[in-house]
Amino acid sequence: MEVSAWTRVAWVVMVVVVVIPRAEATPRPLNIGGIFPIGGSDGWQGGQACQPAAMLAMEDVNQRPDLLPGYELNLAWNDSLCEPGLGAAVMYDLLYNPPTKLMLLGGCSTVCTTIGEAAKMWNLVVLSYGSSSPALSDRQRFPTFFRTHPSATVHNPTRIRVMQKYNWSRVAIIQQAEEVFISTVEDLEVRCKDAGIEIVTRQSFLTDPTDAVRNLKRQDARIIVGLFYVSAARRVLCEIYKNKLYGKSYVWFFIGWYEDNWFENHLVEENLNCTREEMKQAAEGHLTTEALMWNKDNEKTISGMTAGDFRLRLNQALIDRGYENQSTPVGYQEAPLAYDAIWSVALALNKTMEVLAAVNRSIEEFTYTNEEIARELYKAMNATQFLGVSGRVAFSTDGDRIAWTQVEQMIDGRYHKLGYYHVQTDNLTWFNREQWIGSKVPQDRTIVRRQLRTVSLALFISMCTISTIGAVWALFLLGFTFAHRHRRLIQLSHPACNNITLVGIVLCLGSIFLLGLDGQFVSQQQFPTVCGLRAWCLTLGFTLAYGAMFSKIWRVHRLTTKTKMENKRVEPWKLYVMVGSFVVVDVIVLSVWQAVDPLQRRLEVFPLEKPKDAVEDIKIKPELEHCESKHNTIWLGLLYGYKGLLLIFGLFLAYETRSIKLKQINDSRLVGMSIYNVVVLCLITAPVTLVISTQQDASFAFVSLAIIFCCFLSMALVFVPKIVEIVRHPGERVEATGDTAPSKEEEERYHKLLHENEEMQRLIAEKEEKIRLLKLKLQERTVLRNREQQQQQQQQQQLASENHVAGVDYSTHHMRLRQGGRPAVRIVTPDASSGGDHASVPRISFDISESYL
Ligand code: ABU
Repeated sequence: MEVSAWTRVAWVVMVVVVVIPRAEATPRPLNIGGIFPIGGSDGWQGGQACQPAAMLAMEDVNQRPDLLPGYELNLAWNDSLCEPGLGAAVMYDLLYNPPTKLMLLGGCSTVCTTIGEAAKMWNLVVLSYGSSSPALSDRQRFPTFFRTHPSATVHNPTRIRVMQKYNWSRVAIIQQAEEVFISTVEDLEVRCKDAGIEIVTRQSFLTDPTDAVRNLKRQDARIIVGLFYVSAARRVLCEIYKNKLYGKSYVWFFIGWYEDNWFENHLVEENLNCTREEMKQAAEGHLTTEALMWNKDNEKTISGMTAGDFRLRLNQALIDRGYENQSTPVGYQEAPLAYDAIWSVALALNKTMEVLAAVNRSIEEFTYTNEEIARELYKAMNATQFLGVSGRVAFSTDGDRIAWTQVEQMIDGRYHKLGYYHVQTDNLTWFNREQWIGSKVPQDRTIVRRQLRTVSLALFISMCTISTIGAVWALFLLGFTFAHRHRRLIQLSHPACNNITLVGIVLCLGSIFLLGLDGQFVSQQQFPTVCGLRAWCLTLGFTLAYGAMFSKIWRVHRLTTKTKMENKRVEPWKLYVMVGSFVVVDVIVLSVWQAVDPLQRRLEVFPLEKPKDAVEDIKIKPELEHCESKHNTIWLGLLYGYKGLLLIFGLFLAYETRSIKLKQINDSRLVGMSIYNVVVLCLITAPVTLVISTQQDASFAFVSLAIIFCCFLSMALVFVPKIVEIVRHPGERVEATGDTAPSKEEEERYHKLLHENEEMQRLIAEKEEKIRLLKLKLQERTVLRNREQQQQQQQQQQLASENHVAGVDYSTHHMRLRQGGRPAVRIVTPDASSGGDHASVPRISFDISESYL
């Protein structure tokens, strides 16, 4: 009995001391839901490392007696594949299946955007360990959203700081068309603008980046920020390789949260057309920016571990899950964020429990319609602060994590840390480990060197030399004409006009010098003056030279076409007036042109050219100076039209008078030939120079040679025969009186003779016409008479036959008719005694018998 009584007591004591307290200590579950992207093919599959990290945190949290006392945190989770639709389905599954979830954990921006926006309907706080989308910072849209993952906007100040460090002020952006990247780029654009950095182009693609990368090349982008998920990054990298957008001239900024060897993984599965070696080559030298996700100080964190300790535990957990022989799983970088997210949840729940306990309430009362407890949970999460394995965890008013960022560079296929940046303090810690191909920091653009296309010096000197010789020769001819001005040969060639031609030639040849005066000799300010001088010099030179020849040929034409004697005199003043009129028209047009719309320097810019021997990344931008007014076409049309008419009319006159030789203008045929030459060359040169105006040497050479040819040939045609003649007969002076023209009497006698000659010719023509008419009439008469004779003969024969019967004779009558047959026309040669001036002209007289007619 005693034994059994003692046994019973012992059992009671055991139950009271051991079993009852144990039963009371059994923790009650606090349930949260988790969504992890793991098995998808696109987007961010960071759940692969984040889910094991979260489970490690669950263990640690649940082992902490001071945290959630009496409760155990439970995580119910599922895979979203980083697909928003599936993410939403997983969320509904978690929420509509008991037990009630107090909070939701999420990763991957696209999924969190969906669940973050919907969670408010269930009064649920969502905490994301893997969403970087800046759009999620919108408190209106996502009022209960928090994240341990920093917003992608934290990269932007870092990128800008690095760009400023290397003086890059021209960048391009290429992005995948996802909200996370669109909102990041929007933020980057604003920051670039504030920093004075030009965004040369922004390319976007949905799945295939081929065109977007090609466009970057077209835009000569050198510093390029690329924002995309890792699988899209591989497609872009392959295109980078194909388009040769890598190497010493390019710097790519990629996102830093890809796995270390992301560029050589999954190439076959993703059907990429690039080999690992090619991908490695294209990836070499790129920079990455990333928020610091691992605590960089070796200090103990809230869990009692350092970041290093956590890494060891995580690695072991991953090995346990079979990742041992694979490369680092996706999300390895973010794993501390997932670990700290669980701690944040635990701390927030703990705080809420304390707050609720103070008012005798329990967190277990939470339902999806309980706004009061939801508010407490929100407040607790908002106030959560601790030192985690990812660094100091705290949330801004937008629910964002505040963090350092790090910059890395891929050198020899491995990432090397270049430095850290803290945006709040603008603290850049830089290790100077960056390496650039060719040891030269790439430029943000092709260096464009402006190069003025100028006339080749050798060509300019050659043309100037020839034109100088021509001008000297023209001056010599002026002297020659003056020295031999008393010679009849010179006098009868209208020397004044020849002198004007020579002055015009000197001006035209001088304009060659002005045409070659370009930017290598004159400044931009002086150039318009040179333009004006060119126009004046060439226009007046042409008008004087050609106008003088034209006036001569015009006079020749007048002299040979007018019948009145008075008009056939060569009056020098008329030629001067004609040349003077041409000059006046020129002066008016040129003055109005200069006053209203003066010639200015216009730069024609040509496409960029690659220099032959450039080592640097340089392109040449050729420029060519032109003289142009605003309404250049109108002015040129006016001058060309007026001069063109003169040229064509001159050509016509020269042709009309080609065989005329006048004593008064003895060189008219040579002048005509000279006009042919000028006209043909001008009609060829003007349009050709318009076409080749972009080739300064060809254009200058063509115009110069045309001018030189015209001038030299004109001088040769008009003056060389005179020189030859004078050299042949040096002492011969045809006219030494100093008269410049034949005497008046001589001219009158000459004109009288001409007049008489014309009268004679007219009379001869009249007489010949009369002779022709008379011959015709004679033929008719002859025919008539023959017919009459035949009739008479017939009648006679008839009569004879009748007379033979009656005996009558008609022979007397027949004789009388024949008496009228004397000659009808006589040509009378006048003898000297008949007097008058028609001694040499035969006279024709008509003596026609009346009886004969
Ligand atoms: N660090 C991973 C971010 C993924 C995302 O924002 O979707």
